Amino acid sequence: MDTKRLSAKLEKALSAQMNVEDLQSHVYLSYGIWASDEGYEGIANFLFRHAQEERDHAIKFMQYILNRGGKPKVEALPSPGKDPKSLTDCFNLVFQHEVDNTQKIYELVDMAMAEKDWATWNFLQWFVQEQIEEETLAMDLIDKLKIAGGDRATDESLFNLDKTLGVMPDEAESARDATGTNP
Ligand code: OFO
Repeated sequence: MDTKRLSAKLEKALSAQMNVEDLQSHVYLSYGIWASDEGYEGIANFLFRHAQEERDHAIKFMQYILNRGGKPKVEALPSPGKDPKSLTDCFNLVFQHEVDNTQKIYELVDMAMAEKDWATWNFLQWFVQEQIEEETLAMDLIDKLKIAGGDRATDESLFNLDKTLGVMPDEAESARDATGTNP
């Protein structure tokens, strides 16, 4: 009896996304190593924590495919790419990676909708929400660096920024939780 509850097309696409999330994890790991090497230990800590989150996302895709009777495939990952040229470059790249990944999630949502695979559509909604938060978080990084003076920031403001990001929460606040008294 065939118990698979995913089309071959979606199984392949979800498996590809599992590998994309793992690549995202490597990208954050490589940026964290770059930041640590530059002396930004707080920023490195933030990026390393985020690398772990991306790894968790890969595991969610893996488990979902398995739960639906499919078999995900671990692929060789491409290189995470060159080191950032500066902190501004690093945060801009982080934002762009998140936007690109959001696009990939949207394509999966489209696919699930076209197949009327509502279980997969529902599973993917968690990622739609997560990408909103991750893009917000990346925008926060860009804003904080801009306020600190961007690439012309003084050593003192960079020191403070590094300290702030070292303890920055992993999740951005969601608009769903906003209220009049706590916007
Ligand atoms: Fe996996 O959430 Fe960022 O990309």
